This record gives sequence, structure tokens and C-alpha cells, in this order.
Amino acid sequence: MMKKFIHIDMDCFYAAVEMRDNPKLANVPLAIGGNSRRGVLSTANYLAREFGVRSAMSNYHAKQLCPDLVIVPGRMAVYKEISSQIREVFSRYTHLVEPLSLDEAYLDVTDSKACKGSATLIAQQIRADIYNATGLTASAGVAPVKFIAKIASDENKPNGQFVVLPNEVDPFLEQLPLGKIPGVGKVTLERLNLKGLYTGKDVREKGVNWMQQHVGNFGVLLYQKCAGEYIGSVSTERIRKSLSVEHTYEYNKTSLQECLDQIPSLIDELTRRLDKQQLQSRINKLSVKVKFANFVVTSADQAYHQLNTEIFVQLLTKAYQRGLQQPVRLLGIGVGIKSQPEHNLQLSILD
Ligand code: TTP
Ligand code: MG
Repeated sequence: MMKKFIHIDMDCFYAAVEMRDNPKLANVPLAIGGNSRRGVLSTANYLAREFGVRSAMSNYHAKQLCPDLVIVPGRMAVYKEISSQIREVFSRYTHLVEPLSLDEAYLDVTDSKACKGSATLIAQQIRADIYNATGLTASAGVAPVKFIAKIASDENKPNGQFVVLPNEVDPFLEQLPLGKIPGVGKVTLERLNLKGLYTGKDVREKGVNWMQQHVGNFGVLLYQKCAGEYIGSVSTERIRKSLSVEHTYEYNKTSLQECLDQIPSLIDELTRRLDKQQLQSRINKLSVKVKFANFVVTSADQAYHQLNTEIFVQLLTKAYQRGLQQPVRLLGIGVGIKSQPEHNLQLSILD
């Protein structure tokens, strides 16, 4: 049975909201960002993007590219409110909705009766409904394969949509640059390029065995995606398997003691989050994460049934030592959460 997926993604979401709510910002290059030393932008409007300004770019770099750039702080509460408005729109068409972030979701409309079952028309109507409800534009991708819908939603941004019909899936995958596949980041892409893999066609030609031998298990998954064998499904319930808190420091920590000093405040924060979701009784693992100045990330964990400062100290010491005195940029601690008995599953489902 052929599936029909829609991926919806709001256009320059935070920036679009600020432009909507403040006419002075409507026609200037605009970015959303904080002002800390490590301040990076959350996003930028399309005018600013013409100068090369991008998400995650430092304020400083962005200003160099675009001296007239206006940077305003974000208003998270407003974005969350709009997010629930767009989720309400989705629910008019299907209950099979998988939100990926505030401004983005996958929908499975295979069995939807709206628009005589045309996913293309449903996508159009959802975008119109979103505009009516919020005054903001969204883009959509439509495809019989889940991850293709996501790639497609970027094709005609902003305020556009792109449909990949069933008979277009193969040619689409063949020409697909691997870097566009969700989960293939910059480092992975470089690794693939070194093996002569640039497009879906390259991967298909190598075959699944070659991919297994030369790229490993990830290579098999990548092969399945490129071969159109990986249809995907919308998962409506995200069941918690872990919970963690982390902090990127304004100034790098340069000694083990400085890192260990952070544990109490991290535990406080984690405790607060665990209590909020009533998860303390389901802890089955403690973990720490360290990101060094060179961006290398390492982690360590140990099975345990409750928060314990001493164990975090041991784990952090172990992880820190792998850095060979490198300064530390980020520290995080977390817990593994054991699953619930079946009849209790509702409690572990996040909204
Ligand atoms: P995206 O959908 O990735 O970007 P966007 O909506 O701003 O632009 P596009 O039109 O290309 O979809 O992210 C949605 C929001 O999430 C974005 O408006 C701000 C926030 N965000 C960050 O805070 N940091 C980031 O690095 C990214 C990518 C997004
Ligand atoms: Mg977006």
C-alpha cells in the first residue's frame, strides 16, 4: 500500500513572527539572536539570507556579512503559542502527526478523506489554513517516502510546496546529493565523499554489501534510503528513554576541578526536570557528556537507580581525562529512563 507523507515547515519561523508583529522589522534584514559572547543566531529572514546570514552563525560574523543586519531577541512563549496553533490545523486533517520542532512536522495522510485524498491539495489547504490562523507562511513537501517529504519541503521555500510522485521517487533519489538526506551531517558527508559517494546513484551502484563493508551499519541504512526501500512511518508518541541537561560555558573550563564544580548546579537542573515529569523512580542509568574546545564530544555512563553526586564525579573525571588537558566547552549530565509496564504507557508519552 502506497503511503502519503506531508512535511510542513514554517518559513524563517522566528524571524517571520517578529516581522509580523513589528512593521518596522518587515522590510529590513533581520535575525533573531542573543547577545552573549558566544551568541549565535537562531535564524534570519530571507533578506538577510541574501547576504549569507544563516542560523547558528555568530552575531559578529553575521554583522560582517551584513552591516545593516537588525538582531532582535527571540520571544519563545509566542513561538510556542503559534506552534500549538499550527498543530491544531494539522489535527483537522489527520491524527498521525509527528512534530519535529516548534515549526515543523511530518503528517501521514494516507487515509485522510479530505480533498478527495489528494495529498497535494491537503498540503495546499493546510498552508492556507496556517496562514489564516497565524498570518504566517509555511512550505510543504509531499512524497510517498517520509524523508523525501522533508527534503521536498525545502525545494520551493518560502511559501511553496514540492511534490514527488510515486513514479518520480527513483529519479529523485538518483540525483539526490547525499548531504540533503536527514542524518547525513557535514562530517559524515566528507567521509562518504572520500569513498567516492556523492549522490544516491553512487550509493545504489555500490550495492548494500559494499556499503556494509565500507561504511558499516549506517551504510546499510543509507543504502536502503537511496534505494527507496526505506518508506518510514510517522511516530506520534515519543517515549522518553533518557533525560539530560547540558550547558555551554561562556568561558571554557580549563581544569578538572572547574568542571567538577559544575556538577551541583547541573544536578539541580536535572532534578527539576525529572520531578516535573515524575521520572525519578524510573532512573536506570547515569551519564555525563563533555564537549572539548576542539568540539570533540565524549561521554561516560553507569547503570544506577537514582541520582548520585559521587557517580557523576567519577564519570566526569573519566570523561575529562580522555581530553588530555583540552579546555572544556560544554558539560552535560543525564539519566537513562526505564520503560513503563504496558498499561502505564500513557504516563511516559510526551506531548
Ligand atoms: P528551521 O525550520 O530550520 O529554520 P527557519 O524556519 O528559520 O527557516 P526556513 O524557512 O529555512 O525553514 O528552524 C525553525 C526555527 O528554529 C527557527 O526559526 C529558529 C530555530 N532555530 C534555532 O534556534 N537554531 C538553529 O540553529 C536553527 C536551524 C533553528
Ligand atoms: Mg522552518
